[in-house]
Amino acid sequence: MTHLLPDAFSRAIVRRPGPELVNGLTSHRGLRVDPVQALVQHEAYVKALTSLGVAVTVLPPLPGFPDACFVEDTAVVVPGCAVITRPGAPSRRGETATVAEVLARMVPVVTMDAPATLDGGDVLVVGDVGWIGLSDRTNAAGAAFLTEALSHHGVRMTTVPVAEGLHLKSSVNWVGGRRLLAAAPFAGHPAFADWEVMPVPPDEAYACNTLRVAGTLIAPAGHPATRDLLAATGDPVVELATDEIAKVDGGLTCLSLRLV
Ligand code: CIR
Repeated sequence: MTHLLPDAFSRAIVRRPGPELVNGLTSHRGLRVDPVQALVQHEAYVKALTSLGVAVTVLPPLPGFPDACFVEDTAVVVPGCAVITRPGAPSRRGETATVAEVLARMVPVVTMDAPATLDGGDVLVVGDVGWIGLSDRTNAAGAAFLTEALSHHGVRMTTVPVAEGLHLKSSVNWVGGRRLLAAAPFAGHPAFADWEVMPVPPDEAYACNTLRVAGTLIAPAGHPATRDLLAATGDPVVELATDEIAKVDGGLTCLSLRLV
């Protein structure tokens, strides 16, 4: 599998946010999402993926599941396998069935069982290595299940504690080559010692959630220092507005499941 570039995605699955997004789980209690604006931002996201050559399957909102547009948390996909997760938040567990159905048409799937919990947002895979964040959403049993499942597909996983932020990928993402974009507290972690870590300024920590697709870096708008840092790599940078999605702790990676 290592001959495939980790960002050479041919397909992606997304789910449109619905009016229930206002009831999404959030750490920003005082902010109210505008679901119409969230949908506008989601449409721009789909357009960006499409313009980069990705065939996007768009699922409709899932009634009763306000956070269902954050499809990334429902599965971990590597070449040849998708692991359907058991999301850490009980209110999100019913999101997986419809995603599993769609994924099963594309790739063999295996399903995580209790007591394991894991959100896909805690998993970063770059080719044949990856990291699993142990967080409020992802437990040791979830990490062990995923590590074992991915070992059969040539991917070696390491765990990293997530002491701040919702998920590992709220703070660490791959941005090409040996480069990882990371929030300061993660930058010095020994798990990333073999990598060139680009530390993001603390006041732009949200921009750690940058997504690389087909050589282009899709970054959240409104984080100029991070944009300049990314532009200095020489790769094209596309900025997308995510402020509505951010009100419910969402970011760019969480809005899609991507398949090479
Ligand atoms: C949640 O708390 O589960 C949602 N409101 C946000 C999930 C964001 N997911 C992600 O970054 N992978």
